[in-house]
Amino acid sequence: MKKCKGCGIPLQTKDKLALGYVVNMEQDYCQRCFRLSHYGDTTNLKSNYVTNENILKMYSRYKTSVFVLIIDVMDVFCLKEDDLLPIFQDYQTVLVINKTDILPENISEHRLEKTLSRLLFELNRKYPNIKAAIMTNRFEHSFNEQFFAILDELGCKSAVFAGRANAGKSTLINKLIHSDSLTTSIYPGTTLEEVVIDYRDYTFIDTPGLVDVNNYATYLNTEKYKLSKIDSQIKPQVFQVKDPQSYFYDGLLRVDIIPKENCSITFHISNRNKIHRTRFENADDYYQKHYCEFILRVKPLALSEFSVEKEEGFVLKGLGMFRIKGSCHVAVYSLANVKLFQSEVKF
Ligand SMILES: Nc1nc2c(ncn2[C@@H]2O[C@H](COP(=O)(O)OP(=O)(O)O)[C@@H](O)[C@H]2O)c(=O)[nH]1
Ligand SMILES: [Mg+2]
Repeated sequence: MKKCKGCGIPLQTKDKLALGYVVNMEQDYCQRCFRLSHYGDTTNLKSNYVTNENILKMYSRYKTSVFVLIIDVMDVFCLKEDDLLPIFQDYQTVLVINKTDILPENISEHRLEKTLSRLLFELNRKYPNIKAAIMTNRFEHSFNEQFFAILDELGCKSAVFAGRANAGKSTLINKLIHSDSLTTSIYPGTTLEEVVIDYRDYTFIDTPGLVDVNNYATYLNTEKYKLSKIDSQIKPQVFQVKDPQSYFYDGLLRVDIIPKENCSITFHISNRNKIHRTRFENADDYYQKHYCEFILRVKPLALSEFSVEKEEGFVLKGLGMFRIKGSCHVAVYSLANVKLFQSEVKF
């Protein structure tokens, strides 16, 4: 059965509206991939086409391959608490930390490398299946070389590119094979089935991404998703907090800070969104007043309350991070389904 070279879906000529449609079987790409790549047409994007259960079954068919686990750099900061690594514990795994180019300027290459090495050293004790870890982007010049050296060291010619939806799996394979044969897009759910690619004497298998229930992106509509997605270098938004203040990220996040001393809060979010600050006593009014503009939010917000003594960082996957410095009481209202992770990494 002939499959689409971009997304892996079996090709068919019968039903124009169904996935995999091609005008004739000579074509290599389905209409959906063609329209997505050439016109950015997202009408046929289905993030629920494949379930995590099916993806895990797909993985298990490649037990003897190396698993290249691609992780969005934001997800790395809460990797210890996340439920991603246990999925791969029976496979030889190479971690690829992707999208490091979005991190703010003040995080130097050296600092990032040092911080991640420490984290990975700790992880390795629990997951000896992790054989190596490499970063993309900042080391773009040597990534391909490093990658093939690792595969050769592991003595494996077959690699499965796995991980969460939208982590950059297909983009990375395209870079490795110097091609744009795989379809990529800013939305999750682009790759529909496994795509097997022969390159030199290697076999690469692209896979659909695992859906992350703890990621804002899973719950946002297209418009909100586009606004909140971080795709360029983050410009941190810093606020000094001398008296009780509330911070709003649209209708998706509210952070109240009741300081016990002078504090600060720094948001690392998409540059397209500006945090709105208001005095704590006006926050409920502000929320009521703007509720209609926030109506695109899809699930209720849930409250977490805690104290910060010196400094703490938090990750809301798909939205970004925030860090609070100074002694204070904090109330965070965030999407009920999405876990508020404490960040392992100090930035
Ligand atoms: N900033 C940044 N964006 C990336 C990087 N790699 C991939 N992307 C973007 O992430 C999105 C998802 O990429 P894709 O390869 O389709 O992800 P997949 O679902 O894991 O296959 C696309 O918009 C890519 O342009 C990267 O290293 N840095
Ligand atoms: Mg893909």
